[in-house]
Amino acid sequence: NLSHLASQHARGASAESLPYCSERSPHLIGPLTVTFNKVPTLKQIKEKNPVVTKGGRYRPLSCEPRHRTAVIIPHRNREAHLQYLLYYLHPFLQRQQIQYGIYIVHQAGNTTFNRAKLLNVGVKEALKDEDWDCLFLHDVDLIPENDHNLYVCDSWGPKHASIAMNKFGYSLPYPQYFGGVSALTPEQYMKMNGFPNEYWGWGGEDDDIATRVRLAGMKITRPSMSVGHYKMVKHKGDKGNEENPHRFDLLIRTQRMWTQDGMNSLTYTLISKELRALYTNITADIGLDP
Ligand code: UD2
Ligand code: MN
Repeated sequence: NLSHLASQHARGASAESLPYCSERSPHLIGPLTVTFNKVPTLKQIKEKNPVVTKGGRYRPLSCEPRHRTAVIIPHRNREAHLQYLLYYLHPFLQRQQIQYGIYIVHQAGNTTFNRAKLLNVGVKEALKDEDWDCLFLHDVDLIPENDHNLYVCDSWGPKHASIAMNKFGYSLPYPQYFGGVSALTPEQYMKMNGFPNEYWGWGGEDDDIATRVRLAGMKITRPSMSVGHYKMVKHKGDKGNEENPHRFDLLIRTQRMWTQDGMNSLTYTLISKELRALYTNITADIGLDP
């Protein structure tokens, strides 16, 4: 119940005197029931999350958070999925007693989609706003099903969080799999030069990212299988995100390309950055599939 938090806010808890939040939040529930019935409206979600501030920001009111996480979500034309995600994710993150912000990175236009490049844009823009210590790179259609899956980073390596999804019978499809939801500190993200910018359309970029982790001398960490549960909203392939026919050619070149293609070569035009009630909306022109 978050209403008691709102009243604390009204009383004006002072930031300086707050004790650190406990190592383990007392609000965690464990396994959650996620269903995709009637799509909740933004207004309904806002009403259920009175303490979330403009731009989709939150910090615990009764204690000083130990973690600052930006959740970055590539997006185009998936409004229903976005509403399901916001509906479940805001309370989920608040129960974890972390400071967080939700960023939606919207690709302008309707030419070929580029998930990995949008994530680079999101990281760049999010780090302009706040000294985030953790970046969660998050598909819009994946809902976490256990709040012991903490949205915080592991200092010893990039974390792959979505390891058990309904889509794959709640098991890892293959050992190197890195798609869906991952978490890196800004240092880890920069160490691997971010994500590739050259994967247009569906597929391949997640395997490239997993290879970058290894080439940059890091190791993927994972939560336990029961905690890393996610439910994906059922969907078909999107128009504008058809299978990338070049993905296998690109994947052969990762070792040569990763230091040249990534955060250090990222170019885009920021069209707008709006602080909406439940998230920060970034719209970017990221160019065209050459
Ligand atoms: C898998 C991976 C995903 C990515 C993708 C290949 C899982 C759970 N996820 O997802 O991380 O590696 O394969 O590219 O295995 N999106 C939009 N609008 C579009 C198209 C895509 O918003 O028109 C975003 C959205 O956040 C979506 C994500 O891109 O969740 C990945 O696209 P997808 O859901 O169509 O691909 P999927 O489920 O095969
Ligand atoms: Mn999907």
